[in-house]
Amino acid sequence: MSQKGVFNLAFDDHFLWGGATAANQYEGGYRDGGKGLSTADVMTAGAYDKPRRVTWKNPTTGATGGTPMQFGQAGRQVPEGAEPAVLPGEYYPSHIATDFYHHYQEDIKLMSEMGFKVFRLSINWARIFPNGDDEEPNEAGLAFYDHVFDECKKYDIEPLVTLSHYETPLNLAIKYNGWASRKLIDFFVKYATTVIERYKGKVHYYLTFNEINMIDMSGFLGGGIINATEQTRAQGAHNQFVASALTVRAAHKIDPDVKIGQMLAYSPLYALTADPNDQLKAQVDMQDTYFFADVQTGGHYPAYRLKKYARDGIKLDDTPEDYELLAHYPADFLSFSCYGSNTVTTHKTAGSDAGNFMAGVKNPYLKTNAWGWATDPQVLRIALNNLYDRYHKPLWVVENGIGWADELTADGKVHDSYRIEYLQQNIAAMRDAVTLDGVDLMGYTMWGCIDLVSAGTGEMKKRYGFVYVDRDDQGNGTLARTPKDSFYWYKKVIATNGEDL
Ligand code: BGP
Repeated sequence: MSQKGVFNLAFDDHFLWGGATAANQYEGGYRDGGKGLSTADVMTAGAYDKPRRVTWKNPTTGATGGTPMQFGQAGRQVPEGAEPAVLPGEYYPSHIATDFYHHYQEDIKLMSEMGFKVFRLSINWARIFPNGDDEEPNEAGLAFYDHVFDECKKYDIEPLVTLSHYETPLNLAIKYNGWASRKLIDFFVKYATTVIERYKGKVHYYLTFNEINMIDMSGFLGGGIINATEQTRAQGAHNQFVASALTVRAAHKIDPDVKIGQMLAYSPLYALTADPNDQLKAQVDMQDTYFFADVQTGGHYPAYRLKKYARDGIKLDDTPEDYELLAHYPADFLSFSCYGSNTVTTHKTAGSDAGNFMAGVKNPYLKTNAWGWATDPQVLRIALNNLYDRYHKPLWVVENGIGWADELTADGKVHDSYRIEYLQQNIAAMRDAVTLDGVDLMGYTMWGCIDLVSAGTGEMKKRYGFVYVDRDDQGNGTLARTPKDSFYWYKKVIATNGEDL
């Protein structure tokens, strides 16, 4: 690094400021242009205290029903013999979402008004290959994203494209048990190479799997796995790693200017006390997250996971070539989502279910939002340092933000001072990681920049955006867009390259 770099106290001029979205939560148009169904299209809305459901139909008996999404638990998402399906009379938030499909010109214009340099979106796999295993891609689907990328180009906005963001083609879930099957590797690589070739020169940054570690928490969301067990989820993760390596190899051949990133859900775990047992618990529990980056970015299976698989009797369907691929084609950069930190303890504490190794406890130093997510003013500095120390690869914060039940007030505005405060703290911590600690950071895309549907609850009420969208939890509303106070604040942040928060 040059001396100038060392003493630089701001983000450099190439820093990519922007916002992030995902097709299934934002795009809508779920059957338009020949799109097939994806796993997201069979998920109903839940609420803070009510899980989303996967709806299903038994083709033989005709019985229908809904099964709650089991986060953090192994198990089938639908009963034996039944198939996830769209049922008449049910409300599915992904079907219209906030209708980017018909509003993309307006939305990208709003992004450009804020000064976005980058727009993170996902391509809905089932728009390109409606069944996932089709011979030929769907031209109307490919053309839609051409229009979107051309619109970005008009405003000098770089697209950052997630190839799979909780939207596995439904047919692949039903026919193959999703990513539990090695067949998905080939289907995905075909899809990935089709789009990388098609958008050559228009798209320079791709992410393979959104929050790849989600497959461990929900096999259905993360991998379209209907019969989710520790064995099928481990196989699903392995198959995604191999698919990612093959995508890196293919992408570099198609276009040497393309960079393929990993995308990890990352929340640092704090120990509640200085008790060595708590410290150890925080360290060991983090292995569940690090495993995914150790393989996809680090290029090898870590010993702690191999020991766990041996203990649990997990046997992977793998080949020696898989491990060669993993070692030779790691991700070019590591991107991650980070909303806050979690805290763990081995002690019983009031109001927590300590003792349950999966559960977090309340950190007395942090505030939480209405959905119980802790906001942590230092989290990005801590996260960025942890990840940079461990992987020495360029990083990218591709999700950060705060969900809030925003209100459009009588003056026709949304006064989201809480969001501005959250982002001020988070961006300041990120700036410290770059300017004081020297972390190599490519960019920042605030999550849900235009209001969209929540992934966890399917609610519309849980909003993240700089722009309010008129739509409610029953699917009513004009879909009109209104900039919130944070819209003007973020515009200033980008204009001053993060100096004026
Ligand atoms: C991440 C997902 C996003 C997103 C975000 C906020 O896990 O990658 O898709 O939605 O979290 O979560 P939620 O929508 O549940 O508030």
